[in-house]
Amino acid sequence: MNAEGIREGTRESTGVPTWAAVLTGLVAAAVALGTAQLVAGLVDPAAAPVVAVGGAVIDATPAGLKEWAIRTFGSGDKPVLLTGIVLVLALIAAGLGLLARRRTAYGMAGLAVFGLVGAAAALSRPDAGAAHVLPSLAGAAAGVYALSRLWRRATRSDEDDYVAASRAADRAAEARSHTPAQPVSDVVPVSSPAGPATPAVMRPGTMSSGLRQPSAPAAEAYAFDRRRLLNGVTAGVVVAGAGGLGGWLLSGRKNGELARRGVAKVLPRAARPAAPIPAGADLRIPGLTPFVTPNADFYRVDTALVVPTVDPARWTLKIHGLVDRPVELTFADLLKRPLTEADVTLTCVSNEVGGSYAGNARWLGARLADVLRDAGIRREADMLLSVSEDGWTCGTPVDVVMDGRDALLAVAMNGEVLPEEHGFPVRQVVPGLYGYVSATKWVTEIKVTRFDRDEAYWTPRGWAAKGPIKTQSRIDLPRGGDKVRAGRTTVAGVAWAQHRGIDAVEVRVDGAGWQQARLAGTTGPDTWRQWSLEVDLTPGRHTIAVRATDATGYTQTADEAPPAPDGATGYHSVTVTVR
Ligand SMILES: Nc1nc2c(c(=O)[nH]1)N[C@H]1C(S)=C(S)[C@@H](COP(=O)(O)O)O[C@H]1N2
Ligand SMILES: [Mo]
Repeated sequence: MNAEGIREGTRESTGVPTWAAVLTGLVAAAVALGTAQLVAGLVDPAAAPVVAVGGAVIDATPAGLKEWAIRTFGSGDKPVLLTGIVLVLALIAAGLGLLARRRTAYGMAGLAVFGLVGAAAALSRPDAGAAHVLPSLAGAAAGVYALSRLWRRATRSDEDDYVAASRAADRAAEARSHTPAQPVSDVVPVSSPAGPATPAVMRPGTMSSGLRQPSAPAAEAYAFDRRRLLNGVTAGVVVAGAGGLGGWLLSGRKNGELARRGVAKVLPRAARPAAPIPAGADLRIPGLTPFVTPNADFYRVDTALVVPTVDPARWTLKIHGLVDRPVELTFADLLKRPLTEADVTLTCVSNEVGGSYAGNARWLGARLADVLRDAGIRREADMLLSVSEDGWTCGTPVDVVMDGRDALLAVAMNGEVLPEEHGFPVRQVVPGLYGYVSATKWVTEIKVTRFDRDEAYWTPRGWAAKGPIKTQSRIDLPRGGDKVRAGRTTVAGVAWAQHRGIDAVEVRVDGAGWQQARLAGTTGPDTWRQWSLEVDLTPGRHTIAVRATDATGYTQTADEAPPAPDGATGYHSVTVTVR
């Protein structure tokens, strides 16, 4: 009998239990992903296959799946998406393990296909270079290798062992003049020089059932060896974990923190400081949103599955297009300009009425209008197409940026170097516009262009090309569903109408008339304002509604509109039970 023949003939009947087959698939996939992560740490964290596929999923989501797009757009559901991708991958990996039970090559081919999918996704990303295929390809190669090793272990059909054993057996048989079924107890198979040595301790005493008797029934020669498989699984898990950890260390997360500390040392003071925040800007009511949002609590919305890491020493901002003097500014160039400090409340267009995608910070940065004027912006330009490190784009009306408001290339937030999630080292901040048309994080390029020539990321995905912030107000307390004691109750919240400013906030209990709330102070028209009102509540269920009027005299509409395409409208209301 020939070794090859036995191997072919017994592949499907090795007696490897389903759980073990599934485990081989999962561990091989883990090795693939760990290796990919490690290589991605060297190449670019965004080129890691899960991240690349996730990014492609986000970008490819058809406008028809608007619900989904809105959620992705708005909430930064990244952990959910990543978990989903990992679960799908785990299912596929389990399937590949089962496939490998039929024939190892099938499972290996499946892993290779997934490597190609990952590589294609990585290449399709807007910021991709040719090297971005490497993590997926290296991962697939490692996964294929791991799978084949695991199956050799699972079935103890280590080809080298077997070939060595059977050849020795043949030789022994020949020497004994073709005596059939001669035991070859003197033959202890060893690893071939071509493959990694399998330490003898890993198979103590297990040789007796199969390899010593090459002439025994084939199925027995390949009997499932749980212990050897689990040793292989352990090795695979260690490799996968080490790869993942190494990738994380290499990915520059650590370097990013060091870079931020470096920038903190050279951050200039504001040439034009903002007015001090008046004591009355914060009513200090427990449960009420603070006037200044701490950086750690600031909402985050973006399409980046991994936070782009940008080295400020290598960062440049390229300004080109409809300008007389295209420029490429370095970070040092930017810091040499007189910096302006401004309190600006950012708001996301996908914020539902009453939602939490708004935050207020004190930003420090160079005035964008001055930078554009220095570049010689042309009259026919009406759009700034800004591009972030990860390829995301944003279209901002030129007239808004040039009208004198504090549109900034910001480098600091609330007295701290920009946090990485909020755009380190430089982001745009434009008072009065929703984030998707103004607040480019990790900005590296501004193409001065026209709305009739260019389109930004969200426009073909069902969102308006222009997005001025709508006048809105929110009740922070009491909260909907709260149980409230009868009598006097404080109703409080925030209201915003950036760059117009809030002039009045009114509160209504059930169908009764609107009552004027007390407005807290602020530093200018670009921030939200806190408001509060004491109301008397009688026992029962009551619905409290709020509406704001901005400084142009416009009172927000009661008409309810969803966030898409250009921002939600309607009154925020909460229903409470009073006892
Ligand atoms: N590079 C990049 N910048 C971006 C986005 C993005 O997806 N990528 N999202 C924008 C949107 S939709 C909003 S609302 C703001 C949110 O800024 P924050 O995450 O700092 O709160 O960032 C904007 N800047
Ligand atoms: Mo947004």
